[in-house]
Amino acid sequence: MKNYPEKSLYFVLTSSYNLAVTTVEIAKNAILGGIDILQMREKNFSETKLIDTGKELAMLCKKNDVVFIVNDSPIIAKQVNADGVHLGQEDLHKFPLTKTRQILGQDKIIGLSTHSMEQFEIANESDLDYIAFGPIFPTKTKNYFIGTEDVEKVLTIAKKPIVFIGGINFSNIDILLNKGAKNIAVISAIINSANMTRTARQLKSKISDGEKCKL
Ligand code: 3NM
Repeated sequence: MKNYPEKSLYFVLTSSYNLAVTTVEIAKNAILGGIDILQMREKNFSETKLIDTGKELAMLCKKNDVVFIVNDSPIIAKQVNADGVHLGQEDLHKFPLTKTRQILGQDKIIGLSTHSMEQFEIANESDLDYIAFGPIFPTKTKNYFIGTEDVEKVLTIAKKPIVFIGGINFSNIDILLNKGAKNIAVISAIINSANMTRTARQLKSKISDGEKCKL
């Protein structure tokens, strides 16, 4: 499987944002809301817990036709039979793209975070299946943001799907959609919502239909 959805709501699952609910429960809520892609981003899990949770999430995603991505490690991604891996810039030291491709093979998805035009332009020429670009808006996870200035430029020169990330929510998603964005990633917009399923559905509806929200 290497098909990246044409339009997608990409949910980055980080259970540390909401300790009241288990990782798998959060995933189920978001899947019910129609997310297209789920990333397991659990930086504080032991390897055993990553593998156990990863296997459970991989099965859940497969059953529901959701693409499952593991953060940081192509080795864990392979062990849990995920659809792919998402790497940060710092992961490239341990897992350069050639090594990552060797581990995962041609059929799996490899995504990379980029935080500037310079990083984006390098990624655009690399063996990647999608590129994340952000943080677009202020977000708790990063201490800076890059704004929307380069969004159109990135979309114009992109040779692969671009996933915008960072501080995106129901109130500001239209700014990106109106600039032509098709793939949007969120953490807190869903995870901090009182009704994760409904929020995911609302975001998904915006991505699918542009300005129109059915709810
Ligand atoms: N990566 P929220 S921004 C995990 O720019 C992550 O690469 C980013 O969370 C990047 O939707 C980010 O709550 C945080 O802002 C996204």
